[in-house]
Amino acid sequence: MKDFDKRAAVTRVMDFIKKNDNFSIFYHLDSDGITSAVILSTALEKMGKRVYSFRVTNYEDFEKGIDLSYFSDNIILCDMQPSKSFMDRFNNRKLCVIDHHELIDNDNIVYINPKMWGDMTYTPCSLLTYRLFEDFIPELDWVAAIGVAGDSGGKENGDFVRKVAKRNVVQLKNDEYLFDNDFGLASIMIGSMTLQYGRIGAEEAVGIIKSTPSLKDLIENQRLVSASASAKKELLSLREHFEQKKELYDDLVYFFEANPLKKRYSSSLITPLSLEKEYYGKVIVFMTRINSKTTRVNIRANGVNIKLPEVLKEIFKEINGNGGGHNMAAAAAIRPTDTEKFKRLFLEESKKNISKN
Ligand SMILES: [Mn+2]
Repeated sequence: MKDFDKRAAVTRVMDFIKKNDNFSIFYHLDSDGITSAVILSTALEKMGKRVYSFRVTNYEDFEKGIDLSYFSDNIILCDMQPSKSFMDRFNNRKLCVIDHHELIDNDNIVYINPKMWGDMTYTPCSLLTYRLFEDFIPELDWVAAIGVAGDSGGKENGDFVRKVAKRNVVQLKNDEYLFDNDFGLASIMIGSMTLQYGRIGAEEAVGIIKSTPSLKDLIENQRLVSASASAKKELLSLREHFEQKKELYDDLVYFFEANPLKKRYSSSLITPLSLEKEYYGKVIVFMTRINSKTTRVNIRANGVNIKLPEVLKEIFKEINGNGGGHNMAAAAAIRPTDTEKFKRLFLEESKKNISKN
């Protein structure tokens, strides 16, 4: 049954590509999304298909409208869990979603997510995309490994990372997440493009990776080198701000209100922080006010036995908002007026969820 589900999903995606042309690729703006877009678009070109346009996307786009007149009829969305309202916007287009977040209802779209066939292995989208199109682009294994590192997927996909490291002569170290190596470095450098230049930077990163023949050339790319030097400086000063302002509750959750002007940096700061010794085993919650209607929440829980999507689900029975993600990394959007209520509910529900697991 499971093999059947997998084959059926793969066939649906491949049929979608064979039957159509001129694809618009929507991709998440992190390094997993960016590398997924590189792998997907290169595979499409190898298959003799045309890519009409690229559109870097984040979850805030779900709330705003997107002007679809810039895009072709056939849209492929990578590395994002689309909400119902997001999918409704694409009603008169053909939509294919390649994703690894929580499963969604997918009756009206072409959809592939390993969870459909019960595969709960944490599989970053870049790796899922690579496996789908491996026959067409076997040489892009190193691009997939960058996305895996960027999504903290090295630990669960160690065999893949080790194989790719061997083939590309990349030295691995002994860290659990297989992040402390050139794959991890490249993912940080790619992320720096988005940090420094926003959406345009993410788009530029897609172009840079597509025109770069190897991992070694990528990490020597001058544009990436200078973007990551600037981002590093910025992150160091934000980190200092975090150390001064963080608030620890019940020896479990660190809350931090981040500077709205530096909102782009939130997820790049929180991910490495949560892996540090001091914060491993604790939950970190960043709250960043985006505008008068929205406060964005970034959450990391490394080394904590908690299911963040379940916690958020319970919270949103009490207050307005939405969110989701993975057990150890999640994000949400709430109203700025609900900040204190969210903190209280988050503490309560986290403790309940931990004792349940
Ligand atoms: Mn991802």
